[in-house]
Amino acid sequence: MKNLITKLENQSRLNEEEANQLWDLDLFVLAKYAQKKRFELHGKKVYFNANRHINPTNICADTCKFCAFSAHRKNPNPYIMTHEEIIKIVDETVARGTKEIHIVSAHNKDTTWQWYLEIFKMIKEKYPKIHIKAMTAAEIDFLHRRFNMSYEEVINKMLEYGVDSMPGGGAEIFDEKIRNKICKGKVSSENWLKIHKLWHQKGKQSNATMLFGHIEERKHRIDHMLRLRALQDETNGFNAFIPLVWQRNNSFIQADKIMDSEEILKTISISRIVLDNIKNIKAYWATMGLNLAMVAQEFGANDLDGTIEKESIQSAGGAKSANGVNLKTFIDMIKTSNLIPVERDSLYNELKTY
Ligand code: V47
Repeated sequence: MKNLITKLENQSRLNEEEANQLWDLDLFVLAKYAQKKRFELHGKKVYFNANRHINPTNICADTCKFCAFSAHRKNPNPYIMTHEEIIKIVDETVARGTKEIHIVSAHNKDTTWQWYLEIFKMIKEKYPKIHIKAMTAAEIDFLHRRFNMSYEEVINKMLEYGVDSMPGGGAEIFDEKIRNKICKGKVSSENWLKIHKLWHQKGKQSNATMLFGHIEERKHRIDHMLRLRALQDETNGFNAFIPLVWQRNNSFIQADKIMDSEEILKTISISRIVLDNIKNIKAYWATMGLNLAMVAQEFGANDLDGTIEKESIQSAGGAKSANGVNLKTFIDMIKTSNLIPVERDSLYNELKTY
């Protein structure tokens, strides 16, 4: 333990064994080291953006047990949007000042690859300045399997059709045994990382998520972070790490433990310490609630994600995020916490300090 503290004091990189020892430290000890790094990188700034989530379909060929959004599981309302419906949403949200459209779909085998990708082209042609964050590695893998396209082909089409950056979804938990139990058949961990690597090699950026609080153990979270850290050493293409707290309603997983605030904050602090090469740690308010996401800003996180406007994935699992949040709430909460509200774009360029 003495060696570990010395390494933390010196901000030396931790190996797997040392990273796993972090769980034994008190939350406030972890917070001290996480906050040191957070303040070095971002000072008192808390980032957020004005974004809109669109989930064009919930009909899914994959059968992830943690998911309450997919229609053929417990959600009784299957849907698929037309491109006209999607552009209408984009028109309305752009008029309100939204700068990023975040598009994530289920894996619908009754569509064509054009249905997926022409959404981006349609938006980009009308709104060239809007940032399109779309296509998780799981969707890319699905198009590859369904339409016999290589990852490279799908990625080239994404670039051609106007995708600006990739969201971090589909990572779940990389440990193969756990993955097999919660989302068998979906993109493998190896391929998730391979797809992001290919995307980064095109000079593009992406995010990385981690779904926790289900049947994984703490050591699996560390393993997940270390696999991301290794890829980031190679490519430096990840903008943000986003630990997603699993929302348990309407799922097919029987999990006894419930993530309490301390465990969530420990996970945030540890990710800030272990992921020494990923600049931003996002406390995604939709999965931990606005209040805890604000508290997380004092435990290593520096970002809250965005206004979202309509949230369908986590809210299907019980989160109170269905209607998003307005910018003023972010700003007021951040100021109340004596931190500095900074609206950013999708790639963390600062747009406005309040
Ligand atoms: O991959 C599904 C997760 C992800 C549940 O990149 C659940 O900026 C909690 O990736 N409880 C999709 N999580 C969302 C996503 C995302 C969200 C916000 C920002 C960004 C970004 C990416 O949602 C899936 C899966 O891991 N998920 N069901 C659930 N019940």
